[in-house]
Amino acid sequence: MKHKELYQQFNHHIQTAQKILITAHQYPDIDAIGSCLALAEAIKKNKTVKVWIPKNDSKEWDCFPKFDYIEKDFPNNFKFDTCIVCDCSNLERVDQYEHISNATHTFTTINIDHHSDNNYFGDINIVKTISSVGELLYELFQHLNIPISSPMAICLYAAISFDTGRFAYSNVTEKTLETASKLVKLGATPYVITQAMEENKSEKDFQLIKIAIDNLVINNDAGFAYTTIPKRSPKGSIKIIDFIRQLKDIDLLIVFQELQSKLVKVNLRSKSEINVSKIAQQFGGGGHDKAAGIVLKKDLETCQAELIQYIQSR
Ligand SMILES: [Mn+2]
Repeated sequence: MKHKELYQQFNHHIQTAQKILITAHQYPDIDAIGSCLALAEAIKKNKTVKVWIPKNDSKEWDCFPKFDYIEKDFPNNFKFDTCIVCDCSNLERVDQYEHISNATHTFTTINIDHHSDNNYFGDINIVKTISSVGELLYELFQHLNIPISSPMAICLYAAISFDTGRFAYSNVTEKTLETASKLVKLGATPYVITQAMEENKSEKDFQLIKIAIDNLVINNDAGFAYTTIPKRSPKGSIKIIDFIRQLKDIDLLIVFQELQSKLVKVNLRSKSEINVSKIAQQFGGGGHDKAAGIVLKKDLETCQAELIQYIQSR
């Protein structure tokens, strides 16, 4: 189905929806959160809208206006007729997705995403290859003549800026920049948002950078590098992967973060034709061609050995 038809299908459904639950992927990033918030603002009139994001007290929220419909715990008594999932290639990537998959009442699932490995889990699937869900929502709102308030513009701008590495990655198009420009006109303030996103590092973040540098392994011949953040490291919020990707001539970057014993989060980035989403899928993860992730329930050493061996054997 063409995107314009999908947008109409979305519109048609939302017109009659009354109780809407909006959520996003686990470890939500700024695109995920910003999209949920902008979408809630866009459709909340004459409806009950709840944004459910477990573990929502991280620094990721600093760049957004405060809204009162955000829930950290699943709203058990909320009999939603519509569930919208943003920035998520499959339902299993939603933290505590069982609340949705095991719900006994009937509802419509709407999947709004930009990951190439999306499995079309929704009843309505608005899936498009585009920089961010933020940019996709802007397109949707424009098409449906949904006005964009200043708080919504801030949410969308932050979402796009985050997923494009502050408008620097290969997913940036002329349209992306045009959208950003329109959002500035609508009330997004680039420096205030960038400052909230970037200039917010704590001493612990810098200790993490030190650990990342100490543990960095560079394989120049194979063109990859990885580092490790062991579980007893300080709890910072810096994205170590964005730091080590600055290495010249290294196309594949990996961060192994040990969350606890036998629970390792792996971040992968590609700066070439290497498709890290395909690598992640081999280990039960997923994502984009150039940015992907895996959560593995194994000990750190096993995760590293298996993944590095797989990468070297490709
Ligand atoms: Mn995204």
